[in-house]
Amino acid sequence: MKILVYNRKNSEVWTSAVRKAFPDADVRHWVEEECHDWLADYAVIWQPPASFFLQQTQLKAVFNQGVGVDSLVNLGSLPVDLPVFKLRGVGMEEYMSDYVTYGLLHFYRDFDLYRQQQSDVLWQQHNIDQKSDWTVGILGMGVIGKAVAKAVSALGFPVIGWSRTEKQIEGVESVSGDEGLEHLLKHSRVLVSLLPSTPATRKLLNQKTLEKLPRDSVLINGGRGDVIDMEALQQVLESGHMRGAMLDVFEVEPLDKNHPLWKNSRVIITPHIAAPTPIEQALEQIVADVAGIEQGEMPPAIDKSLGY
Ligand code: OXD
Repeated sequence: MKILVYNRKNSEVWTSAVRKAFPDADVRHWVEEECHDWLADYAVIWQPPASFFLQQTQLKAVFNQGVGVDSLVNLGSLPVDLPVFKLRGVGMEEYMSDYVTYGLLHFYRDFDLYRQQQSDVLWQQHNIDQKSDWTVGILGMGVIGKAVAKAVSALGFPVIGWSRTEKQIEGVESVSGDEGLEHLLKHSRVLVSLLPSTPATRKLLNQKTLEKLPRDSVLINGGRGDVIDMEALQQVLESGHMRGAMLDVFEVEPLDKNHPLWKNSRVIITPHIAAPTPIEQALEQIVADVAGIEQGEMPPAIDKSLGY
């Protein structure tokens, strides 16, 4: 079995981990010039260039090294009939739950205000709100969204989850469609976006939708950056309609050094670290999926028309 690995930033680590996970396979790191005559059966990749698929025409399946598959689906060269598998959790759901919990507690317990007060050398106590007044609305209820919903609900916050098809999760109000989104926006003190980047989600959070949130609400984005219209976000923060934001993902990464949000004290910016891929766990899933495919059992592939 021949397996190609590609990851622009972390190729060595991934290649040696794939070698270890598939000891009987011939595993190589993809270098375009060196692989013209070396066509692989499987690829374990992250953000390859379009030429990857133009060259690698014998692939049986592709494994994405993350959850979001936008960088593959948006490549014009990805063959329509080539099965693509994304990571289905593998521990990233726990990382994301921690990230969202941190952001939620930061604003709920007024740490944003205390941080500001410290720089103003001000000793002032704020009352603690009822958790029931801090509904958390989660956009995107895949494996990660569900785990975040459960974690936040276990802390005692009401949770509304929005997804394409409604889900049954204990303690979570599940909604879908335009009406469901309206309902969620109207009631969410904390809006958490875990949405993938697809034609249906791009700029979904714009002036019109963000203004539907209650006054003083906050936004946490751990999904994809282009779901948010950043100018609209800046406006609702400046107008005082929204209280703050914690953002891990951006349409263009790294976020431009001159972007005004870097200097906005009401915004926490993190460099796409909310839920990194735990490589060993990811490879356990990939090894099991390859074994399934080799035995004629297809694991659940992404739906390219939906983009996830
Ligand atoms: C992912 C990511 O999609 O880390 O897994 O962004």
